[in-house]
Amino acid sequence: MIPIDDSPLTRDGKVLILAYDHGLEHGPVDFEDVPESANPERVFDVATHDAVTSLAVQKGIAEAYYPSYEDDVNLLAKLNGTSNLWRGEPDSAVNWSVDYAHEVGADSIGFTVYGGSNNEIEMVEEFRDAQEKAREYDMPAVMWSYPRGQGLRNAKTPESIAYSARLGLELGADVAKVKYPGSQAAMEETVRMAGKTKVVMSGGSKRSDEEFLSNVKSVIDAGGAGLAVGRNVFQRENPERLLDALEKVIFEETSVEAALDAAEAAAPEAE
Ligand code: FBP
Repeated sequence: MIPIDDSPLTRDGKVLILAYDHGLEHGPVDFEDVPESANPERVFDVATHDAVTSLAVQKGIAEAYYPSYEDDVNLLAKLNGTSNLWRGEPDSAVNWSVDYAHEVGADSIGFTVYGGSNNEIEMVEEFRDAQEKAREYDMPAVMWSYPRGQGLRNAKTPESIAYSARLGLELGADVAKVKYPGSQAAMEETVRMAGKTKVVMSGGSKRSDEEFLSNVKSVIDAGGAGLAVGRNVFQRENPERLLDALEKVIFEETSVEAALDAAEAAAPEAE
């Protein structure tokens, strides 16, 4: 890993990536609750919030929409990804090169590695090429590190998640994006295993404001760097309100209650 605290991916050493590759990874089902969220412009607008350090998108979305937002949004190029139509062993097609992502304006790259998949060897070799090319442009590399595969049992245990964070360090990721391991103590161990690689929590499916912010708070208290979140932001009618609260918890290290009070004062929730 390289020092990334001066890069656009971080603010005061912390990270809040807004992830918006769900149209590829999950399909239109993720946009059903809030139909406007299918429109990338809506999510690019949300990504102009001060709390968001980068927006992670696939190539087609970046090409089509980033030119209108390049002054206001930092771009993370999610280089690989697979649709939910794929029924084979976990794998992820490399959809654009680091050179092209840099040309489009990306400040950092993102790459999924499914440790434990029968395709792990190829994915790790593809990550190697992307990570080394990213170094030439000083672009931080974020690993979506998910233990997942046919031969892998208990992929969601704290031990598997700590191992996935360690893969990030061993393979040269600057940030490892991992699932929440279930408790602050387990997150502390995950962060310890990642060494100098920053650890961010993957958002997961939509939860209440209190539950979600409490998970994020325990990541910060465990020494984690922040969050890479999609559905818990864009599946809300008022994503800016949650981002106001996340800004408090992540960058000001306030309590969940104080963050919710501040968000409510700034944008009262409709009765
Ligand atoms: P969420 O916050 O919505 O979970 O998004 C994070 C993310 O990593 C996305 O970048 C990606 O589309 C999705 O989760 C993949 O999650 P999974 O492979 O577990 O379905």
